[in-house]
Order: sequence, then C-alpha cells, then structure tokens
Amino acid sequence: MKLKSNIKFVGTSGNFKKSDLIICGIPYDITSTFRHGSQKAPDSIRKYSDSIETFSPIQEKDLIDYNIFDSGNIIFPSKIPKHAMKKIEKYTYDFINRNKRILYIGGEHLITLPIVKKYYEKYKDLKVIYFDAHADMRMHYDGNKFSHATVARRIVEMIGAKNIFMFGIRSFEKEEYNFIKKNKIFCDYGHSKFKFVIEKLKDSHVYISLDLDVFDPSCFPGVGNPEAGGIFFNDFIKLLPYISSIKQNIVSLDIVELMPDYDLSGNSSIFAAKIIRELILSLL
Ligand SMILES: [Mn+2]
Repeated sequence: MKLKSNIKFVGTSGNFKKSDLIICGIPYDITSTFRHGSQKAPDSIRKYSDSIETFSPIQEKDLIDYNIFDSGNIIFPSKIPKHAMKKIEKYTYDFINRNKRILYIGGEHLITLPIVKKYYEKYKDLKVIYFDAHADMRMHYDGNKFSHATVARRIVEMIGAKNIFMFGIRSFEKEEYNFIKKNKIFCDYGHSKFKFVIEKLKDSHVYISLDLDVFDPSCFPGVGNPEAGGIFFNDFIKLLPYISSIKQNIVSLDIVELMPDYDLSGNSSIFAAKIIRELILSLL
C-alpha cells in the first residue's frame, strides 16, 4: 500500500491495524469540466482541520477517544480515468479485505464509482445514499461514459434503480430528469424524507456518498459547480442521529468535490473538516 501525505487530519493517530476508522485521500480530478481543483481537497481539509476542536458538542464525543487512522493519499502516476479507477478499486478491495471502514476524501465524484463497485461485489444488497446538487445521471458527458456527471447513472446500471437514494438534487438536464422519473428513482429535492429512507435501510448494507455541492453556495462556495438552493450545516447535522441509527450497516462513505482554490478564505475546507468530524463520530 503506497499512500502519501505529510499532514494528518486533526485527532487522528494510532495505527492501521487497531483503527476503528480510516481516512483515505483520493486526490483525483481529471474529468471535471467547468473548473478543476478537487485534487487539492484532501490535504486542504487536513490542513484546515487544525482550526477545529476534536470534541463535538453536538454528539458529546471526541475524536481523540477513538483510534482513527489517516492513511494519506492514493498516488496516481497515470491520470487516465481507466487506470485511476483500477487503482482506486485495488485500494478499496484491500481495505474491504482487511475489514476496515473508510472515509474516502475526493477528488471528483467519479472516484465513487470504483469504490461502490468493490463494495457491491462484496455486498449484493448494497444501497447507496447520494447527496448532491446535481443528478449526475447523464448517459455520456462530453463523449465520456466515465465522468463526474455520469457517476450516478453508472451506479444505477450496477446496483439497480431502486437501490439509490438521492438527496439535495436540484439540477437536472431534461433527459436525466425523465430517466429518474421513468425509473422511479428516489430523488428528494431537499432532505425531508431522509428519516423515512433510513428506516427502510435498517436491514441493508449502505454506502454514503456526499458531494459537497449539496450545500448552499452561500455557506460552501468552494466547489466546481455551485448550485443555489442547497442545504445548510444545521440541516445536515439534524440527519446525523438517523445515520448513527444504522451505523452498523454503513460499509464506508466518501466526501467529494471540494475545490479549495474557489474559497481562498479557507471556510469551505474548515466546513468540510467539521462535517467529517461529525460524520466520523456518528459512525463510532
Ligand atoms: Mn456529483
């Protein structure tokens, strides 16, 4: 396993073997179209995580009371999507074999596809909770089958239309919109049906993918494709008890699409770090 990063997420320590949860950075951003920069996200989040406390007053838990291991970043000698996805699959497979739960930090949203592929090979009942501003349901994008804008479509082809649950989606191309309607894919404009969905997933293995552009650009401007009308930090925090209620079922999760350079104040990176702290603690 070759991973690399000189900075670690606040409150992480210990070693791989003893860890309750592992952080893995996936600094890959090639297929983004409008603008780039999410390859800088894992280390930016780590750096800015130093400004937050390890203790969560919301959950009354502290990161330092658990063994959380920050494994660094996957290195991509070849940026070609096909090669990069194989590499991500290899690491995911290894983590699964070692029985470890991972919080993957992207990178662009395409990284979710090889990860979900490996979990689906292991857990045939896998359900995916997908937070995003955009539907990501295009058949092709710019001639590419594999792109940040086609991820959800490829996931649906793999796990089936009834096994994905989308929240915060407020931007569609007409064909994506019709595809979602026609296939009766669960797609919530906000998050009002989150509790209802979680109750349905009590007996399944669940993977969570969080595209940070689900948040409103007024509180989270550091993304490639900002989309007005999103959720806020306090909205997301209210979902944590539900996530926690099925924590045994959650196989792993990812956080993608932060572009630190589009928010030079650092606020978006700090916001992402706080979301990560809360998500990790909700699973432990
Ligand atoms: Mn996305």
